[in-house]
Amino acid sequence: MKNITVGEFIVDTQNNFPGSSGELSKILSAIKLASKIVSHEINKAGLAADIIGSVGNENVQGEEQQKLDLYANDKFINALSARGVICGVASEENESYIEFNNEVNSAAKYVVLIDPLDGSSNIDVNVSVGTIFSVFKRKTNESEPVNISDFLQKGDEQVAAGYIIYGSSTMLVYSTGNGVNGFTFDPGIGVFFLSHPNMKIPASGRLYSVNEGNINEFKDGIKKYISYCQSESEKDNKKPYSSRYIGSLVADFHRNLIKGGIYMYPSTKSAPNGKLRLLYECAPLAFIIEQAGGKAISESGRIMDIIPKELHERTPIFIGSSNMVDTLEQLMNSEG
Ligand code: AHM
Ligand code: MG
Repeated sequence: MKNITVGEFIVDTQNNFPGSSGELSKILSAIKLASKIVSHEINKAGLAADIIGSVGNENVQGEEQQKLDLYANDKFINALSARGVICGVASEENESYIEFNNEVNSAAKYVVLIDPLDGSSNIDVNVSVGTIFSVFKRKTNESEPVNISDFLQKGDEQVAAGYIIYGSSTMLVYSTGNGVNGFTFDPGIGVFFLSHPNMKIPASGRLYSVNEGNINEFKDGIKKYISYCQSESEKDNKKPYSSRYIGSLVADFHRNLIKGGIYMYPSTKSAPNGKLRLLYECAPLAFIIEQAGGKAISESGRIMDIIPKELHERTPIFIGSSNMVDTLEQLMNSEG
């Protein structure tokens, strides 16, 4: 395969959007830069004792903030603001959105929502973590200050979304609504190369990913689907599916995207909206999965149709191979 760098790819595909001003390309390029810095830091996690562990604070969701959560948050926000192409950013790590109100940024037409380091509790044990991002055009006029309505947009309005997985290699996977492409980082020369062009998820898979420790709290339809996954009789080849759950969303999602499978984070009695956040975890991954031919639903319809009410809103999510999501949805609808 010809060695195409992500930089070349961004510029080439920019021409697919007539009248493009190059701002979206600069956003992707800022994300690319920050991801290299964060990847480098994460790779040192076992060596530099002062960069792992918690900072002793909780974020707005009541979760312990890790030092690398804050490091990644700073790097992504700084890289994005420095390009002058977004007017604001909302992050899992910040209670409210941040407005960039200098002359250049305030007139920009995009906002970004980001989970800078998802699954960060896995860093101490050398397990893959990720960054998830979503890009919207602002709703407000460019002459007005950015406001919350610019961030509370439904998934269908996304102009781009993607993730970075810091795994056995670092990869950037993104879509601007024209298919999904994956780029693998070559640390020797500091460049991402196109390694996974036009990614498609198999329509059916053999992997199911869910925290089964919570099963007693799931609704009956979900329990029924999990026993369907485990059953032999209902499958063509008489074999149960394999259970695969890392507990690091980007890693679980990425594996299932490539191999085929379903990732589930249902509601529980104690967390009626599930755990994962709509705007910077579920909606961007839903955008990617649909672009790759898969599906993403909550317990009441498509993730991309949900109109958000709050920045840090949560939703149950079922995401992956289309036939698997369909079977689950049928059982949810018949069993409740
Ligand atoms: P985080 O945003 O605080 O890192 O939490 C999100 C993570 C996901 O990466 C993962 O899929 C999920 O939490 C795992 O939750 P659980 O431990 O309840 O199974
Ligand atoms: Mg997260």
